Amino acid sequence: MIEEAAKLIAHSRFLIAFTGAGISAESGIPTFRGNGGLWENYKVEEVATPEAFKRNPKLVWEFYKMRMRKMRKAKPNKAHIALAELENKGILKGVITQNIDDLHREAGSKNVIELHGNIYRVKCTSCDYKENLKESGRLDEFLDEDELPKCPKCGSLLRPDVVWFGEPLPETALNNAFNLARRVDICLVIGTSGQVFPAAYIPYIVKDNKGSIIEINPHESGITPIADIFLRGRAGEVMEELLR
Ligand code: BJW
Ligand code: ZN
Repeated sequence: MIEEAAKLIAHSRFLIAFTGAGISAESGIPTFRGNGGLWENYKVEEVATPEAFKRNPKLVWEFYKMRMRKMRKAKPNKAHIALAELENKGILKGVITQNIDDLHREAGSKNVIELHGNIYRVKCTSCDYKENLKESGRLDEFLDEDELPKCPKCGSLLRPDVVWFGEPLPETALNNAFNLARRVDICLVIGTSGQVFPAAYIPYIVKDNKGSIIEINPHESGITPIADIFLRGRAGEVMEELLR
């Protein structure tokens, strides 16, 4: 199986990767669903919906600041690095990720499409203000502040620039991702349960356009029934073996 997958990758014409929380599990970032998943300790509707933020912005900000602290300490693992190397060699054309942890970019990937936003970005709930706290150098200060964060332009409440349930995905990112998926001959699907839409349409678009799916996951997912090759295992370990 793994030899067949390695051959497909080596001979691919337009390879991309579609990633989810599982690719960052070996970096110490918990996934959402399943054993030890984030949703075991938090109710989605209490922390990841616009209604939750309206009801209790303090709780939602505590949840996101807790995750910012965890994510900033995390380092890209072998799987992130392998994808960056494949892109560097010109084999991989891009990464479409549902993750907000920035680890693909930290690993050196250049063409990264983030479908669900980025943990280090905040945006105003009233005006067009946006800030990337990593780039502005204000992350420490931001994390130390106990008051709710306010917009420096208009004074309204700031929120994380991530996509909550019931919210539309960023239009450009979604269009770019769908367009990329249409051109793909091989798509590596790594560490996603394939349960959250519209992101989970990506592998279906690949299949509809005669592309093939190589899935890497320790467990079967919503995508497994349409995968051409299923490589059971952890992302870092399987990617290492695959590129050996
Ligand atoms: C490993 C591993 C290792 C473990 N190595 N692997 C169509 C059908 C049904 C429902 C809908 C539909 N279309 C829309 C909906 C509703 C909803 C939805 O999808 N609901 C489903 C749950 C049923 N979708 C939405 O609401 C979306 N918005 C929308 O549709 O808007 C429409 C609209 C249009 C116009 C106006 C208004 C509205 C938005 C979805 C937003 C998702 N947001 C979150 C939070 C982001 C911010 C944050 O991080 O806090 O995104 S939820 C969460 O799930 C997060 C993830 O990106 C996303 C996907 O999860 P992922 O990555 O797959 O993680 P897990 O935990 O599920 O799986 C991990 C996998 O890794 C597992 O398989 C493990 O086995 C594996 N693994 N260790 C490799 N070492
Ligand atoms: Zn503002």
